Amino acid sequence: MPQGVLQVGRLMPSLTQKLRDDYAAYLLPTDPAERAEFLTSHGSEIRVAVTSGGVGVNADLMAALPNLGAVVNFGVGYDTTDVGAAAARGIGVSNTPDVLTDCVADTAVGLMIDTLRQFPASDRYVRAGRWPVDGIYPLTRQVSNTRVGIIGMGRIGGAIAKRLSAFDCTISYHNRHQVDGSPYTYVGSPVELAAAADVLIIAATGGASTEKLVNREVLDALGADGYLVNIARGSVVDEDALVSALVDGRLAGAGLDVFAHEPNVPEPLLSMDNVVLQPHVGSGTVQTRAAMEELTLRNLDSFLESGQLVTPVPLPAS
Ligand code: 8YV
Repeated sequence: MPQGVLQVGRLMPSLTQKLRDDYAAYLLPTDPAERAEFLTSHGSEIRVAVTSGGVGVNADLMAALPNLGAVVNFGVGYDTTDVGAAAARGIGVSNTPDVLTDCVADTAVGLMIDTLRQFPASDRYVRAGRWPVDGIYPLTRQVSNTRVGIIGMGRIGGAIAKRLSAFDCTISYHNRHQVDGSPYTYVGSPVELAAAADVLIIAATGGASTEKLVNREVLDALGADGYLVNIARGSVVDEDALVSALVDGRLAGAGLDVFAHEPNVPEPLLSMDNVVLQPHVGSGTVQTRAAMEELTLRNLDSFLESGQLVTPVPLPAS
């Protein structure tokens, strides 16, 4: 019996199956003509859209779903959902905070170590049979005791800082506002943060407010001995500026889990041993994805039963 649930975009197979089997959810067609036809015949039945950061629900789709009351987002980042339009229409939005913090912070630290120490490239060196032929692998950069600047000191930024404190790193951060009681040093701008850091880690939310926050000026402040690590959103970095800095040797290296146009990765990065590339796997463990799925379904059930979301995101005043 349909309960007015619509899946928007691809989700984990287990979640897709539950939505279909337990909620008789519709799947929004991707073909434009089929989609238009679906929205005309079923648009007014839909009460909840379930989506993820990959696709989201934009203002046009909200307008085509006149009885939509909630957007339930699988993932902590919801930058692809138009929260301004949601607020204006009285639509609630939920995400999956906390349950993925540890995994994403683990990814940031792993990516930082892999990038500075070039472990993926040294693994390729062994597999290619180069060790007996070319001898010792070139020396790399120490991780412990580095000066780390973190952009975005929310839950994930804090968990990264906590882990890197155990490596005796000096931690500074830039954030929309200074975090009360934080043991780390607040810096007023990304440029100043980068200038005083060996490694700049991006843990900020995506969306218009952080679009290309890490631009050429910031990358130049990080400098030829500096490294960038991004586990947040590709949109936070000016990707063209990043590629040119790496091509020109104006940056020592980068560890990237996210990109501006996923799943496309800029071609020049593919051959660089000082760059580590990951296919957006920050939260990608069995345990964390199961916890994200569980929280997504709790939000869905709660909304269907009571009209309330369990983990709503703050919406802008409309
Ligand atoms: C997910 C993420 O992979 O939570 C987020 O914001 O980027 C990841 O944990 C993504 O949302 C799934 O599409």
